[in-house]
Amino acid sequence: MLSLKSFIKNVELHNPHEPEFLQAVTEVAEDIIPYINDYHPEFESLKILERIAEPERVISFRVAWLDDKNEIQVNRGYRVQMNSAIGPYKGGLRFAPDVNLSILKFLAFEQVFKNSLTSLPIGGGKGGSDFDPKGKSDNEIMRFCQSFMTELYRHIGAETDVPAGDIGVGTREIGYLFGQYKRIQNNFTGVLTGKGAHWGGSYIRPEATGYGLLYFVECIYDFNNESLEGKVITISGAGNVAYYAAEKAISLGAKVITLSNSQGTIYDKEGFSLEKLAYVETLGRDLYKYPRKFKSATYHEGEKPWQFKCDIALPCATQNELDEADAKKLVKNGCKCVAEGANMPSTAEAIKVFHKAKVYFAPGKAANAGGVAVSGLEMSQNSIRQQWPSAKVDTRLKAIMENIHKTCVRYGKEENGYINYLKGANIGGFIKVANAMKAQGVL
Ligand code: NDP
Ligand code: 2IT
Repeated sequence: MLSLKSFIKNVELHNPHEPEFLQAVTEVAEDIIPYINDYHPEFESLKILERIAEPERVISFRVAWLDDKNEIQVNRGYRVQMNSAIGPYKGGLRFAPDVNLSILKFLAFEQVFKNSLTSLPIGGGKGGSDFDPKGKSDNEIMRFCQSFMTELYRHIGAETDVPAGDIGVGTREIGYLFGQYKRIQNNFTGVLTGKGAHWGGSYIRPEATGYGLLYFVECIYDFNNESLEGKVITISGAGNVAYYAAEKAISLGAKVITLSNSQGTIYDKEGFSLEKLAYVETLGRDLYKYPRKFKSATYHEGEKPWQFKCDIALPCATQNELDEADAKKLVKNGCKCVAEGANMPSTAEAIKVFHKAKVYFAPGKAANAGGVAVSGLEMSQNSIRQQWPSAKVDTRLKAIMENIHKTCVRYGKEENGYINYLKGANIGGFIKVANAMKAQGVL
């Protein structure tokens, strides 16, 4: 019998000082170990879980570049190639000053399960740099991206490892990274996803994570014979995921009352309209300016959105942004559903609060899989040298999210009818990867 305690102790021993990675592995192991012991004892001697928790390859490299004052700057670049059992490594690149190996290993680990859940043939990886894009000029961003790719190019490829965006990496950065890859390799290929729609990108990729999140929330409500019409939603973040989550929520008839960033939160008691949302986009990071134009709103410097009464909370900013105290506030105020647009935004303690209160808690690896799913569809379109219309991509995205919901229900339904989406996503994502690893031998 596999023991959770000794497994975790071993992971801790091999990965000291990596709290985020340990948190992500523990969250999965708590569900997977009882499942292995009950249904797949053969995975124990095959050391499947031990192997899944060990990256296939970790690459770390120097990124030196010239800033606008012609001074040399030095950053660290990474790519964590976590698991290729079901397809080429796939996952985003994050540019943010707090990026370190613990964060990228947790993200790569989550990506393995998420990508498996999409039912597309993609393995898991993640990368990035401690480069801080805030306050940098367009030319500095370009020079950084070119230097970063001048090392990364040798480790990636359309059939090997296909990066994409994440925090601090959007269409602009993907453009500079792609341009440099193409120049070095003399090869126009689908080596990155999230490309512009007119140079190899897929329609709906920018919208996909936020839209997919709302499709998943719709599935949760459909399953309970309810609709999203009139539901009050709090959203954190004001970036790619938060923005398109808000847009889709509004168009489905829900009332979105908050958006935020690392500086503070806008609370609009009348809710954002699509016009108001477009205005938020023009503010960049200066969210505090919003109430000057819209009197129904207040700005809360240094505060998070979880104090406001809502039916549904959608954390869409970053890891561990929603802690136990926040979870208790949400539950006390009657929140019924928490779906993660970000990766691991809820702490382990917060998740326990949600489960205890029977809140529907949809973890990022299920609820935010729409982004990587459309990245997978971008890879397909690149391979056949075609571009599908928006409606076709959107229909496929919706079908993928419905399928993930079905998988979560299948593996996460408890005796009292409560759906433990975390358990469902962990087991549903694990099984395909584990079987592929078994078939491919000891690697
Ligand atoms: P963006 O860079 O577009 O936006 C990030 C947003 O989150 C910004 O509003 C930022 O505020 C806020 N934020 C970042 N760090 C913090 C912090 N430490 N505290 C409070 N707010 C913070 O990134 P994305 O929208 O792409 O990513 C958001 C989350 O979604 C991440 O967890 C990412 O891993 C996840 N995700 C992204 C996918 C994608 O396709 N892009 C797919 C699946 C998941 P500020 O500007 O002040 O830093
Ligand atoms: O966390 C994620 O799933 C992403 N940042 C998207 C990855 C991708 O390859 O599109």
